[in-house]
This record gives sequence, structure tokens and C-alpha cells, in this order.
Amino acid sequence: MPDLLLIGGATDEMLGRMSAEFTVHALSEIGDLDAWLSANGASVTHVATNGHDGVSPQIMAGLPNLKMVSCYGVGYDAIDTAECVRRGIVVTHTPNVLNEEVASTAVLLTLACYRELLRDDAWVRSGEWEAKGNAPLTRSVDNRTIGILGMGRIGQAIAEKFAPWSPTILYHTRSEKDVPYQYVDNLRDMAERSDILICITPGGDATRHLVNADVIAALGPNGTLINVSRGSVVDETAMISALQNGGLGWAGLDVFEAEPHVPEALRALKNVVLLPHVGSGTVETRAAMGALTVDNLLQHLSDGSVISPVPECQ
Ligand code: NAP
Ligand code: 8YV
Repeated sequence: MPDLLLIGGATDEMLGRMSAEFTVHALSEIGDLDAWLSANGASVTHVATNGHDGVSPQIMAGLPNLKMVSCYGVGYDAIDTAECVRRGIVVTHTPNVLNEEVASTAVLLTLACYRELLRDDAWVRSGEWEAKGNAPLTRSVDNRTIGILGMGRIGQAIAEKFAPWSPTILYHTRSEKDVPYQYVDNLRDMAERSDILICITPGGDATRHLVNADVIAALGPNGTLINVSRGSVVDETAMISALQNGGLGWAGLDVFEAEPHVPEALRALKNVVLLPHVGSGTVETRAAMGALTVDNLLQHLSDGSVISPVPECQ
């Protein structure tokens, strides 16, 4: 059977299907990686990885006959696709099957910020309700202006998911899309016009710190920043200082610049809701992502084609 290197975890279902067709080598069980790559690297033709771990330069270099990388996740900024294209390695990912889940996470974070979910939960648990009476009022999410940075598969799902709250939807991307929302060609202008700014672009160099101190200042003291894209899209240092000094009202964050490290200064703030990168993290959606990850591997093995290549490999 051909050899597959598994980077990161996999569900039992994924492992079962992969093991039926490949000899699976789990990176987590390899002690001396250099020695292992020298002894076995040449026989590995397939890699299964995820959006966090990607494929390190050491592993890329140690697998001279690699033919395919299947990524469990739609974001693939941790994979050097330019190098894969140069070497003729096909890269696949898992678009679409997670759109609705990540959109739900964006709505969840927005509602949690606006309705002070964490503060009010603590109000009940701590006994403040009995001791001090009713909790202070919160703000309504209804009829807000929502600026969406990134209007691809998930951005569109987010816009649709917010419909019951009757928002005005603006969006910013590099090129205008055929969608029923208002395009704003300047991100700072969009932030200035928005109550809520939601980030849902890919990560990587092209989007690094798009949301900088200037954009955050434009969103302002009554603004809410939601990030479900990649931590690198937001200047975390600028965001933290704005949240500390009242320059930015609230933030709902699923992603961080140096995951899983989250700065203590951010953890200490009351005006943030923090999630451990679980935008797609439900049993149902992860099963669909896992199925597509393995379907891509098995199809490539059977006839050399794949179902969902990344754009660079199409
Ligand atoms: P997609 O369909 O490719 O959409 C990406 C959007 O971003 C496009 O509208 C694109 O438009 C825009 N964009 C790209 N570069 C930009 C730039 N420099 N400035 C402004 N806009 C830019 O991708 P998707 O499927 O919606 O996924 C988006 C990202 O969400 C993924 O890559 C991943 O990083 C993240 N994600 C996070 C989670 C989570 O668990 N939190 C889960 C899934 C996905 P233009 O090309 O016209 O600019
Ligand atoms: C996953 C994601 O958490 O798809 C993505 O881009 O960020 C998430 O769905 C991740 O990729 C799984 O490792």
C-alpha cells in the first residue's frame, strides 16, 4: 500500500478509511523526524494535514516523491502552495462544507458581544442578581450596519445568516462581487460606516494586518470587531490597546496571531469574547470536512484527479 503521512489529528472514521488504502504514519508517533524522513521519506506519496499545522519546510524537503497534500480545512495559508505547484504536488482543501458553521460562529460572537452574554452569565452564577438586582441593559443587534471584510463562500453565508436582524450589509474585497450588498472599495471607509466589522478573508502575507490601528480607530468606541478568519488579518497589538483605552468597543475573536497563545492582556479584558478557533468545530461539520479530506485522497489514489483543489492547483 502507498505511504501516507498524517500531520495532526484525524477522526476514527477518517483513520479507518485512510488505513484501508494507505499505510498511515502519524507524525505524532514519530520521535526523531530527521531520521524517519531519511529512512522513509522517499516512499511517502500523500500527506493529510490541517489548516493549523500545514506542511513544514522540513517535511516538504524530506518527502521527495510527494504527489498530494489533502488539507482538513478551507484555509491553507500554512501550506507553501507555490512550492507545491513548482514540484507538481496537488493540494486540496475543504471549501463549502463549513460555510454555515463558520457563519453561525460569527453570529454567535456578535450576539455574545452585543448582549453581554458572558457578563450576564456571570451575573447569575456569582449571585449578583440576588445581591444587586437586575443586570445593566445591553444593546440590540437589530438594524445595525455590518461591514464584511471578505465576501467569498463564508462571507456570503455570514451575510445571509444575519438576515433576521435586518442589517445593512457593506463589504470590502479586492474585486467587486455579484452580491446584493454594497461594495466599499476602501476598508477604512467601510469600518467608519460600520457598527460591526467581520473579518473572513484568507490568512497569509496578502492579508496580514489589513485591520490595522487606523481601521480599528475608524470602527471606533461603539464598534465591534469580529474575527473568524485568521489571527494574522488583525494587528493584535493595536486591537488590544484600542480595547483597553476605549478606542474600540468590543471584540469577538475565534482566531489569534500566535495560536494557541492568547496574550494575557487580551484574556484580562471584559469587552471581549474569546473562542479557541472552533469556527467549524461541530461534530457534524468536522465529519463533513473529514469525509471530503479523505475523498480527495482516495480519488487521487484511484485516478489521479481530486474533488476540491486549492485555486493555485486548478
Ligand atoms: P473564499 O471563498 O476564497 O473567500 C475569500 C474572500 O476574501 C474573497 O471574497 C476575496 O475576494 C477576499 N479577499 C482575499 N484577499 C483579500 C484582500 N487582500 N483584501 C480584501 N479581501 C480579500 O474563502 P472562504 O471559503 O470564504 O474562507 C475564508 C477564510 O476563512 C479561509 O481562508 C480561512 O482562513 C477562514 N476560515 C476560518 C475558520 C475558523 O474556524 N475560524 C473556518 C473556515 C475558514 P477578492 O479575491 O476579490 O479580494
Ligand atoms: C479548522 C479553519 O479549524 O477551515 C479552516 O480554514 O480554520 C477551520 O475550519 C481547521 O482548518 C482545522 O484544522
